[in-house]
Amino acid sequence: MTTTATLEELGLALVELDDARAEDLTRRLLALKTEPVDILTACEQALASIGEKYAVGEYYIAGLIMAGEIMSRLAALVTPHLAPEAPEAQGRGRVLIGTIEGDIHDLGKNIAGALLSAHGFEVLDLGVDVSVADFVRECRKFKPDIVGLSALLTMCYPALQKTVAGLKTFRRDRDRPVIFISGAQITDELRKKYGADYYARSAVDTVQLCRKILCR
Ligand code: B12
Repeated sequence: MTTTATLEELGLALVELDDARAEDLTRRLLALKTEPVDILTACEQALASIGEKYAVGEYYIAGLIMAGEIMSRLAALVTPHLAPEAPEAQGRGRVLIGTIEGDIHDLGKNIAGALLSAHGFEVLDLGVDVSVADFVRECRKFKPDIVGLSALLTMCYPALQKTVAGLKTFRRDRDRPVIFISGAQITDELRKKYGADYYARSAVDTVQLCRKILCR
């Protein structure tokens, strides 16, 4: 077995929905000490290409489902390699995450959650299709410093707007939780329009943002 493997090869295998090859390349890249975050970023880019192929009718829904399943397995291989930080970095703050109502995309959210945990944040993940009421109820119990909302479907943006508004009402008398929104098609313009505090472009951005907010 050859020991070489590149991120480009992995991206290609994923776009071709070749699960065995994508898993093999991922294992090899990890053995070659490739940064886990770089592997996840290559996968994210490949999934964006798959999304484009779906949008132009080159792939059907089955392709999206397969891509999701492969990505989920690759993320399970890679996330244990996200280096946990030194014990003194633990307890950086609490982050509540979830995918908004009507949306079941969770791969990006799960990766962001794993990365935040590895960097010393206490993460509570509410899962997918989370209603405004559930977000607010769990905020009361968990008392997060930050809430991260994931939204991939544009048709669910009204739910995103409602969730941001609901959380802002909940925090009326405090500056916590800080609210940020994320997802492949989210922009800073949308953040401003909906009144969220921050927009996280990627999981790596998310960690940096949370550090900036909580570790001043
Ligand atoms: C895989 C996939 C699926 C899988 C999802 C599996 C899963 N477990 O998540 C399945 C098959 C379920 C699916 C279903 C559908 N999908 Co889909 N899907 C995708 C695809 C190809 C990849 C998404 C993904 O996981 N990317 C990889 C991750 C790692 O990237 P990411 O989500 O952007 O996350 C990163 C950042 O955004 C950020 N982040 C994201 N979330 C969060 C959350 C927090 C808290 C934080 C901190 C950070 C963070 O960090 C991540 C890592 O850097 C996208 C294409 C795309 N461009 O994204 C389409 C896409 C999102 N889907 C789309 C569509 C249309 C659908 C369906 C409606 C199809 C249908 N006809 O049924 C359904 C909707 C189901 C529903 N109700 O939600 C469209 C949406 C178009 C639009 N304008 O809204 C897209 C854009 C494809 C396209 N180009 O048409 N899909």
